[in-house]
Amino acid sequence: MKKCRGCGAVIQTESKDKEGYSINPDNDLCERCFRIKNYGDYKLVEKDNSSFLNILKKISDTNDLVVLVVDLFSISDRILDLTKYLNNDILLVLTKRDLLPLSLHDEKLLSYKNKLGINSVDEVIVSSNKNYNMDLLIDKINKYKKSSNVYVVGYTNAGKSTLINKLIYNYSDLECDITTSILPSTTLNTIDIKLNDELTLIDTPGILDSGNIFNFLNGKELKYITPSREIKPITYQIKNTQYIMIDKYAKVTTSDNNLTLFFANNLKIDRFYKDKETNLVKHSIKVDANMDIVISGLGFIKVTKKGIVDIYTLDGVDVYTRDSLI
Ligand SMILES: Nc1nc2c(ncn2[C@@H]2O[C@H](COP(=O)(O)OP(=O)(O)OP(=O)(O)O)[C@@H](O)[C@H]2O)c(=O)[nH]1
Ligand SMILES: [Mg+2]
Repeated sequence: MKKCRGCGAVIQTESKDKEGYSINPDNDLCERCFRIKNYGDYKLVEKDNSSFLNILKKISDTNDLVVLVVDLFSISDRILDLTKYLNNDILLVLTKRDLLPLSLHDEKLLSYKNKLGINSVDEVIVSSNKNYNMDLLIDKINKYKKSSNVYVVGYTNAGKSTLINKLIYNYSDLECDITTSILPSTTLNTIDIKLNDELTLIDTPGILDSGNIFNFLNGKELKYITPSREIKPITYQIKNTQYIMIDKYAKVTTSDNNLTLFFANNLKIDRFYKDKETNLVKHSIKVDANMDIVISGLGFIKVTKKGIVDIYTLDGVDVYTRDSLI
């Protein structure tokens, strides 16, 4: 049984539409990974959560260390829906630090962990893109691992495979890299990466995130809305009822509040004094002072005063609140 080196799917030559398809059983990459890597051409694979949950259950039967990768951009206590399946020691890795304001102190982000209620042995903030804190991370992995196997888990798109690729590049002579992409469900099965005799990192497919906007957009649109560098927040002081359009993806309306918007810099954000017709779906959100409203996968809004904020966004996209991150 040969597995694709890019996504972990078992290589098969029978069914072009199923995962792991390759024209040649001896190829190292399935056709899907080959096309992602060489042409940026992504093929969505229909997945359900049961195979991922089975993997989590198997991990839970070991006492190996789990590196839990959480995307700082969309962090919330929903991560507990995943950790409830695990009995293992958890090293919490908060990634994509490069997207949040540089002026923010890492200590503040680290202390956010207490609000989530995650029981971790330690935590570290990293950015794979900027190669930030990788030495600290590998030291902590070596410190807390219980055996040579260390599992890397998290929601889909959190940045698990990108992180492992960085560790391969920094700390081994291996000439391989795992397939990564902007779309969900890139990794399809476990992938063992033996960094050295003492440490094997095991990449896993991410748990699905059904309310995330990435389920409703194509690759081109997703590239457009996904931040690729430090977000420059925009603050509006709202006195009477006003409307803010976040490109064509969301509309926000409230009266008498201060809103700070954290979205990709290239999104077109405008304020209006009259309502605009859209096909977006309304969520009336009751907020306390200093909360964030998260539009799953798109961005978040820091709200300073208690009140009601109406958020309109694409049908199916989750809108939820959390204690303010920043
Ligand atoms: N800005 C930024 N983007 C990152 C970082 N790490 C990963 N990404 C991006 O996040 C997206 C998802 O990355 P992957 O590594 O494929 O995520 P994954 O967790 O392996 O996803 P699945 O395999 O679907 O579970 C890609 O577009 C990456 O470029 C980071 O440190 N900073
Ligand atoms: Mg992956």
